[in-house]
Amino acid sequence: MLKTTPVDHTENRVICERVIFLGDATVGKTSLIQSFKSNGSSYSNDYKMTTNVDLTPKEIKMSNAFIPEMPTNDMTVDLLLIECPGQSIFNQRDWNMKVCSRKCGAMVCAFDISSRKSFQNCTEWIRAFQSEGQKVSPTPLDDLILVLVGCKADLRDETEDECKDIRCHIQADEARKYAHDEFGAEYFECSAKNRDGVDAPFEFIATQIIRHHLDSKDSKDAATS
Ligand SMILES: Nc1nc2c(ncn2[C@@H]2O[C@H](COP(=O)(O)OP(=O)(O)OP(=O)(O)O)[C@@H](O)[C@H]2O)c(=O)[nH]1
Ligand SMILES: [Mg+2]
Repeated sequence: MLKTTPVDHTENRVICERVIFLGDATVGKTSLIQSFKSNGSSYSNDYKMTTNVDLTPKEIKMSNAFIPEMPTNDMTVDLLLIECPGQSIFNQRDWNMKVCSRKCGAMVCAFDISSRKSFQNCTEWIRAFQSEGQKVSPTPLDDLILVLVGCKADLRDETEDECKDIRCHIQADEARKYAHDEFGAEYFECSAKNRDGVDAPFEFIATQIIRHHLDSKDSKDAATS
């Protein structure tokens, strides 16, 4: 079982956290995770659907250039990336939510910027996760780090000329406003294909995890002093 493992105060710390990935089939969840995991060296145009809950461990080192309040020069966050299949035949949603929402520190809901349907379905994915998380997760929902990711950003440039109707694809401003107004979430855009913006959502999540960790340590210290 994953747990926070504090080391000596002056040394780097390793914090473990689970991050669940949800969203419609083919939006690009596996490609995003694999691109991040391989530092950009893994991308395939072929679609291999995820048929089971997929687990990918990945370590991310954050320096205090990102987080000045860190007591050491850098801290390591061990992320366990958990992808739920988007295809409904493989996604026994209630079961997946029950299992995966346990002890999750962060949730990424992904959509394809060229598919309005996949964008609209984010509401359903997030609400389903939140209602299950409410029942089973020890992480209070207020503390859950929620991130919306628009995948396949490269398609916007490609479709712009032929797709005069702006409703064809999702604009960053619209997605950012939706994420913020509906869920108080951050919005990121990326292209696993072009390796653009892939690290940013993970760095944001790791930063927030470290901040939560430092805050909870401060409040524990204050309670015992
Ligand atoms: N143009 C473009 N295509 C992408 C990008 N990311 C993924 N794709 C393609 O989209 C298809 C689906 O990608 P996946 O990452 O397997 O999608 P998924 O969300 O994991 O799908 P499920 O596992 O079925 O839930 C594949 O053919 C990918 O090559 C991207 O950034 N740009
Ligand atoms: Mg997949």
